[in-house]
Parts: sequence; C-alpha cells; structure tokens
Amino acid sequence: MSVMASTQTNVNGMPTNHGVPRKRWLIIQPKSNTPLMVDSGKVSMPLNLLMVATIAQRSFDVDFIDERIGDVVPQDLSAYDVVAITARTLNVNKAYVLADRALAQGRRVILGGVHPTMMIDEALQHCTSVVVGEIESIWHELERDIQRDQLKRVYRAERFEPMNHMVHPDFDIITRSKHASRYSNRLPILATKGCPVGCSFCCAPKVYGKVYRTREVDYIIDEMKYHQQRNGRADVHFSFMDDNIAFRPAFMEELLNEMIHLGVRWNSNISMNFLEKPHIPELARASGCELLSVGFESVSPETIKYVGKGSNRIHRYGMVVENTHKQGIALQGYFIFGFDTDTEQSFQDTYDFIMQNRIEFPVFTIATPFPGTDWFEEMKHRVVHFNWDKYDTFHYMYQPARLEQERFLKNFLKIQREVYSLKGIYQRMRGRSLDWVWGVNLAMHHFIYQLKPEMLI
Ligand code: B12
Ligand code: SF4
Repeated sequence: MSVMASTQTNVNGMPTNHGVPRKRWLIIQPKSNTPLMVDSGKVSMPLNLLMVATIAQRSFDVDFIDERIGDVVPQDLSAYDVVAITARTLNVNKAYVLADRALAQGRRVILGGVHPTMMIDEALQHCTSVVVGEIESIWHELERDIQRDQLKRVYRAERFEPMNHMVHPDFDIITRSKHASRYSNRLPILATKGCPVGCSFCCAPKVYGKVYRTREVDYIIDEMKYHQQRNGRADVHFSFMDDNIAFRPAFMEELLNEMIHLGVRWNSNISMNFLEKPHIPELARASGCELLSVGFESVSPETIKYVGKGSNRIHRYGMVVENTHKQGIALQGYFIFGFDTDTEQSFQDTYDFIMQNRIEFPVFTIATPFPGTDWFEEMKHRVVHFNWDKYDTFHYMYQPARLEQERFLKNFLKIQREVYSLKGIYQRMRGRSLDWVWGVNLAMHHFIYQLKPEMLI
C-alpha cells in the first residue's frame, strides 16, 4: 500500500493525506549513559530504527535523531504527534527519561527494540504503547490506530514476516544529519535474521525464537547495487547485521558467489564452524571480505558446554583461524569471562590462544544475564545491580563461583593490557603492513590503558 501515492500538498508545500495534515513523528536513537566505549568514536548506523523510519515516512512526516552522533532531542516536543524510541538494555534508562518527558508534554510515545520486547510491563510504565518484535508485522494496525488516535497498549508481532517483504532502508533519512560524519562508513545490511543455536547468554533466540529467515539473494544484491549507485563507486563497504549469517551454509555460499562480481568490501559475524571448510574463507575473500567476527566465547570446553554453544568445537579453533588468515581476512574474536566455570587459568589459556593465533581484534566482555532471558531468571538472586546502564557487557554482574570479585577484575584487565600492550600489538601484527588494523589496535591500546577496576563495578 502506498499512502504517499494519495498525498496532496498544502499551502506551505507540506504533503497532506487527502487534505488532512500528516502527523509528525520524532524517531530517537538514545545514547547510553555508559562511559565505556560502546557509543564513542564512530558508531554504526542504526538499521533497526532506520527500518522503522523508512516504513513510518510513507504515512507520516518523520524527523530522525541519533543522540550517539551528537543530534540533540529538543526540550519542547510540542511539534510532534508521536515520539518513537528504540532501546536495548544499555540505553533503556535514557530512553525512559526521554519517553517520560514526551508523555508529560502530552505526546503519544511508542517504545520498541530488544529491551521493550523482553520487558513489556516495565516499558509500559513509560509510554503509550510498546511494540513487541518487528515493526513490519504490526505496521498496518499501528498506523491505523495512530491516524485515529486510538492506540492500544501493546502491539505484538505474532508472526515473522518473510524477509523478502523487507523494505529497502532509505539512507537519506540518517545521512541528512549534520553529524552524519560520525557514522562508520560501513553500511548496515541484512541477509538473514534469527539464530536457532540457543546460547544461554544471547537474546536472539528469545527475540526470534527458533525461526531462521533468509532474504532472497537477488534482493540483497539489488540493495548493494543501490548503495554503489548512491555512492558513485563500486568498493562500498557493507557490514552485515545478521545474528548468524552462516546458519544455512548453502544460502551463504550462493550469496558470496553472487557478490564476487560486485567489487564491494564487507564484514560480518559468522559461526566458526562454517570457517572449518577452507573454501569458505576463500570465497569470502574473493567476494571482498576484510573482517570476520567470531564468537569464540571461551577456550574452555566446560564453559562452551555451560553456555550451550554447540557450534563451537575447541579443538578446531586453531584451524579456523589458520583458514581465515590464509586468505588475508582479519579476525575479531569475542571472548566472555565470568561464567561459573571460569578460573584464573581461563585467562591464561585465552591469552595463549590469542597470542599464538595472532587474533587481530580480541574483544573481552563480562558475562551479562540480560533481563527477559531464562539465564537472567536463573541468575537474578546473584546479580549485584539492576541499573540497566551497566548492562553494556563490560560491568561486573555477579560473583563467578570460582573467582572472587577483586581477582576476577584484576585478571579481566590484565589480559586486555597484555594483549593490547605495544609489545602485544607488535607480536600479533608483525609482518602486516601499516593499515587500519594497526590503527584500531592503537586506539584500543589507548582506551584500555585508561581502564581501572572501579570503572567496571
Ligand atoms: C548487529 C548487532 C550489533 C552491531 C550494530 C548495532 C547497531 N548499531 O544497530 C554492533 C556490532 C555494533 C553491536 C554492538 C553491540 N551490541 Co549488538 N547486536 C546486533 C544484532 C546481532 C542485530 C541487531 C540488528 O540490527 N538487527 C536488525 C534489525 C533490523 O532488526 P531488529 O533489531 O530486530 O529491529 C526490529 C525490531 O526490534 C523493531 N524495532 C526496533 N526498534 C524499534 C523502535 C520502535 C519505536 C518500534 C516501533 C520498533 C522497533 O523493528 C525493527 C525492524 O524490524 C543483535 C541481535 C538481535 N537479534 O537483536 C545484537 C544485540 C542487539 N547486541 C547486543 C549487545 C549486548 C551489544 C553490545 C553491548 C556489545 C558490546 N559489548 O559491544 C554493543 C552495544 C552497541 C550499542 N551502542 O547499542 C545485545 C543486546 C542485549 C540487550 N538486551 O540489550 C543483542 C540483542 C545480542 C545479544 N547478546 O543478545 N551489535
Ligand atoms: S550462535 Fe551467536 S547469535 Fe546464535 S544464539 Fe549463540 S550467541 Fe546468539
């Protein structure tokens, strides 16, 4: 349905719906209150909210604000009929402050995103309506109710729309901000959604259940071509926002084979088991891959079993790294500490693995039970704080069974300082020409050497 097709223009040149002025939306990406890195430097374009804005602008006038890049939410919101805000756990407190302000000014306030989807009752205290799940599934009902000003409290996406129904995100919406240069130049794109693996610490299985959807390869290629045209060059850099792009290997291979002809560059999260087959990194390189992010999570078999990550086979970690490096693709390796299975030895073993395998970007996080997951229910009597600002995966959440707080934090900082010491960087990077990988490592060095244990509590 195209509402734009039936719009007219008023005396000020503003579009109207059959003579009725279009309602105005303010769409907000809040900046989290955490001081730890997540919203600093260049930030990625928020594809989730861009999808919301692209759909909403068919029927409404839309202003888009991303606080992370320096856009400022006006104090006076009277110009807007609807204020729509997205939230993850780490920025939800900020979202609630903005939502409360908008409610106090009589605006209709809609909250959506991962945290409101998982914590509906809490979110309802700060808004007119909560959207549970994807906007695509409930849009027609929501749009009609806004036009009539008869909003329901909850809009629940009962089904998952096929991904081929996804609209092409309109990037003009976010690039018109005067602060747009703070966005990373890697353009977000989606090929699949969902992940049936079911790791205990992850929200994806809770948000998407066991459903795994893929988009038709032609649609993805079309979207890439659109960006090439828009940017006037072939070597556009894409960042896949998928939960697990390789869950159906045949699909991934088909996509990469098509991408070979485009001349783009790309990076993505990927399950490590997919990289066990050498032809996959080869195909990845041929199609323009520069960086793959792999959730190694831990080098301890006990921990991998504890988190339920069946796709990780520890005895094959080294082979996966070798296959990837052979193709000149850099690895961002994610490691989580703080599970009950962890000991001081876990830090040493992880350090050895990283240094021996020369992982380019190790990322260390602290095990965080996110509210709304089963794991949170299991752990909540041990969790030390319920201030959502601290749910950035860099804060101490509970005392692991085999490590008391001081020792845990000391080791957590020590491994980062060693891996990102100038010597550690040199050892991991030697032989590599000076490029962006070095640059990011030096930035990490600078950041990590400012961290103190008390900042993580
Ligand atoms: C890609 C991704 C990233 C990327 C890009 C993030 C970005 N700028 O968008 C990067 C790598 C940068 C990243 C970083 C982090 N991430 Co991340 N990330 C994801 C991932 C895999 C996909 C998100 C996505 O874009 N999906 C595609 C979009 C189109 O779909 P969607 O998000 O479902 O959006 C739809 C609906 O939610 C709804 N909707 C969303 N907002 C709104 C708002 C309104 C008003 C309405 C009506 C509807 C609506 O409609 C949308 C369109 O269909 C998710 C997993 C997941 N499935 O959510 C984790 C996830 C969101 N990340 C997570 C975490 C923890 C982080 C980090 C803290 C990790 C870290 N330590 O660095 C940082 C925080 C960054 C930040 N400032 O938010 C957690 C969040 C958990 C939670 N409860 O908050 C998730 C859920 C993964 C997990 N571990 O469970 N992430
Ligand atoms: S494999 Fe990745 S996306 Fe899938 S459940 Fe585990 S952590 Fe989440």
